[in-house]
Amino acid sequence: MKIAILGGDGFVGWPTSLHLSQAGHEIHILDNLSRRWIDTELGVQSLTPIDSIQERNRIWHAETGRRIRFHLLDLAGDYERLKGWLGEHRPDAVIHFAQQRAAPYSMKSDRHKNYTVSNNVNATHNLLNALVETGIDAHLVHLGTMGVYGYSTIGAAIPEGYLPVGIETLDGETVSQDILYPANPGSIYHMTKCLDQLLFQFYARNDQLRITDLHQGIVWGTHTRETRAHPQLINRFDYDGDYGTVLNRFLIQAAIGHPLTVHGTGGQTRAFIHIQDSVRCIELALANPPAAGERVKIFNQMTETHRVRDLASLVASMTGSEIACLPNPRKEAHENELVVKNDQFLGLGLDPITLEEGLLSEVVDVAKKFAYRVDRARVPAVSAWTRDLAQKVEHDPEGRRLRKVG
Ligand code: USQ
Repeated sequence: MKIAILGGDGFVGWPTSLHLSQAGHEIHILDNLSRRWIDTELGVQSLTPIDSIQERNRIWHAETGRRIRFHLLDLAGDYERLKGWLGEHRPDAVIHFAQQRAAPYSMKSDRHKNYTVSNNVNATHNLLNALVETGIDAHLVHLGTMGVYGYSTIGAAIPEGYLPVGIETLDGETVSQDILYPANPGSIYHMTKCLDQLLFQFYARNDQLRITDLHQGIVWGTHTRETRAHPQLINRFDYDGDYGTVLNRFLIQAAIGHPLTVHGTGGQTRAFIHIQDSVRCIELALANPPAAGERVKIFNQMTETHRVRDLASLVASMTGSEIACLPNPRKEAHENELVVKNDQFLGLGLDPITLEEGLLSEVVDVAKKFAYRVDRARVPAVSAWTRDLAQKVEHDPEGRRLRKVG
């Protein structure tokens, strides 16, 4: 297949590009390199030293003989070029990763809120609009989030996208309908992914676009088979308070002797998936597109759930790290249960990689190898969800918070 990978320079986009290239597909990365610019804005860098996208592609070609093409394009800002590119190259599939993906970054300030909404919503809408205009029948696979469901505890498993409901008619009969599971975003970033769902629903119905939306959990790990093939193919690894996700943060914190930064009681339960499985799921979704006219296909792309404090205890027991329970800068439930259905990917043959010490210590080894690149001042999470929370989050020079919430 000819596949356009929008956002193919990012944390999930890059290993996906390599994996699908290795599988024999013709890969085109379209990216505006915004993730690299945001590093510059924040004054941080990936823990792992990553090369330019052109250099990464050169090494991939030298190692495998396969070519990945790069096209510098701003999906959200340059609709005409996007439409022109799609019309000229006519890909069989488009994978859409090209969105600002960090919840804390999206909550930093009014400017960051505006940027996240306009970038993410315009990116998705421009793409859908251009697919209709060019008339190409490409399967669109979008990386969404488990966060569209919220994390509330209602004693039922979260279904894969749709909730069967009974609606009472005026005659007192009950009619059944499948509706999108009620959206319950916990940040501006998550809210944009909820808006995406409505855009997809409309375009699948109105224009018969073939769309798959992947509701992904928190990714952990850094390597995949292909990124291991050469030191310059290495994936990025974020550890800072805005872009670092919880388990990867705990692993780097352990490696540099920083207390593990648990927000609140650590009673938050979240869904997780290893980066290798994430890449595999995207391949499975590509191979199983919906038909034209079918509703949006939604998969829950996660393999296990864990409570934040249990993850901290696991990492502490492996590494001897201290745990610091800090005031939570986010507005979120202190404790929640989370049961999630993921039968579809399991049915398609996904054999999940689960959290085990071997893999965790592998990440600690990556972290130790590059620990000299860590700026400890960037470890604390300082983006607060509200002004009140911001006032309660203060730090000493080592990044430990001094005052308790409430
Ligand atoms: N947390 C800590 N300590 C930390 C960092 C986070 O306790 O040092 C807590 C947070 O308060 C939260 C949980 O860990 O309760 C998860 O935070 P996270 O930063 O790992 O994940 P999140 O903000 O939800 O976002 C990440 C990705 C996003 C993806 C989402 C999947 O950045 O792109 O969509 O995970 S999900 O969480 O399932 O919605």
